[in-house]
Amino acid sequence: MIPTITAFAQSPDRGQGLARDMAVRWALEEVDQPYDVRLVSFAAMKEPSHIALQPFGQIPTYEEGTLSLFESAAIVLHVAEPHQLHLPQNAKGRARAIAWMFAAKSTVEPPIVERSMALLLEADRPWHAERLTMLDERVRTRLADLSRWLTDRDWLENDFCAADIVMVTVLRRLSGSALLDEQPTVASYVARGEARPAFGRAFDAQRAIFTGSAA
Ligand code: GTB
Repeated sequence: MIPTITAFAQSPDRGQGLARDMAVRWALEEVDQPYDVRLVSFAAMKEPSHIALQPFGQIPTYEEGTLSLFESAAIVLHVAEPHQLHLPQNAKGRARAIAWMFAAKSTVEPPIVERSMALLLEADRPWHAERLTMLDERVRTRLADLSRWLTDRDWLENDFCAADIVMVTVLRRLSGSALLDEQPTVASYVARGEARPAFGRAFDAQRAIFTGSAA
């Protein structure tokens, strides 16, 4: 059964692959699972038919037969689960990979998103510079911790797994910022993720929507 995911009809990132459908696309590409994409407008995301799939009126969603899922990391986990390569099949390895997915979404992502939102929505406020300094510091702390962990490791648990998909897509939100460049170990980790052929296919597919060349 070919699953269907949802993505922005017009992503505000203009095809940079920063929206959260990117992790889902990447996971599907890693396991060679074909998928359909339903593009949704901001208005359509708030319609009852979409809210029934995603209670918060957001993308991405995932439908496969009678199963519907939301939350990008939960979808990545579901997609990766049957595949040895992308989620270790031994109990300890699986538990470690899942712990890293939670770490990406609940420990690393929040300060990164808060900083992005401050840049987007608060740049004209008189206290912006002071607040940004504080938010930058919070991100720096997380990146320094991650850098220490990744020293002598290519991936979070040595072998590439689904948690790396979640973590790299979270970190990509910092692309182009000096914060990532300050941590060469983390920047190289992101670059390793981006160099994977499955990442490239997922990136090109979402970019094709922005350029108007989607199949
Ligand atoms: N925790 C959920 C998940 O991981 O699936 C969060 C889903 C989410 O935030 N979805 C966003 C959304 O639908 C799109 S990805 N927003 C519409 C709304 O809430 O009304 C977030 C996003 C948007 C834009 C950029 N960008 O332009 O760079 C990056 C990320």
